[in-house]
Amino acid sequence: MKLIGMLDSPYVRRVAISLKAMGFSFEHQQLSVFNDIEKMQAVNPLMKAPSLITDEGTLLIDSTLILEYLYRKCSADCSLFPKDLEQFTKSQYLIGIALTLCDKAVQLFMEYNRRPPEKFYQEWADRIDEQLQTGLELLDHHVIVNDAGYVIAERVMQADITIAVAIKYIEKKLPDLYKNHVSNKLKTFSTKMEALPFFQEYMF
Ligand SMILES: N[C@@H](CCC(=O)N[C@@H](CS)C(=O)NCC(=O)O)C(=O)O
Repeated sequence: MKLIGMLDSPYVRRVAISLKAMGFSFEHQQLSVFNDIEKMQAVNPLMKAPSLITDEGTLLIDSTLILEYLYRKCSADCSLFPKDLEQFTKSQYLIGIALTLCDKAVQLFMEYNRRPPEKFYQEWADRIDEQLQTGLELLDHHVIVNDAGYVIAERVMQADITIAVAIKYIEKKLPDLYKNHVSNKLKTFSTKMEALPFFQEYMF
């Protein structure tokens, strides 16, 4: 398998870290969707990251769809989702908040850094900012870390990974939001996750 995309993308990171946590061996090619256009188009004409090329040569797009494929491919024990329905629902809830934070943080970063200043869309930026603050409040309220240091089980699961990559993206790309609206609880959780070998190997 081959994973294509830069590690400054929270979506690429969640796939890379998950592949590692699930014990898959894979090749990783760091191509930028903005700076390596031709090479990226050759891999994926839609120029999206993450892109995963399966061993059979099929192109898979979208981190969530790629992860679904990986769960089907791996043995039951390596799943990063809980079997119990109540725990699974909790996990999906947390992942939903974390993915929304990723989407909104990427949008806000783009608004500030890619859009020409004269076309800056203040109402849109304000709306995103509010969504980010609400998402961070929700996450702070619902993240309850267990004795093992995780939110769902006694080992790292998909919810831990997606929450941690979202917080790291905010820390790196939206430092003011990180400083003012990411709680100490979430900062501590992020630091602990980022110290794990899976995360260290695929650092932002
Ligand atoms: N929902 C997608 C989002 C992926 C995404 O938007 N990736 C960005 C890089 S962080 C990208 O491909 N941007 C280029 C574009 O949208 O044209 C996922 O989970 O993979």
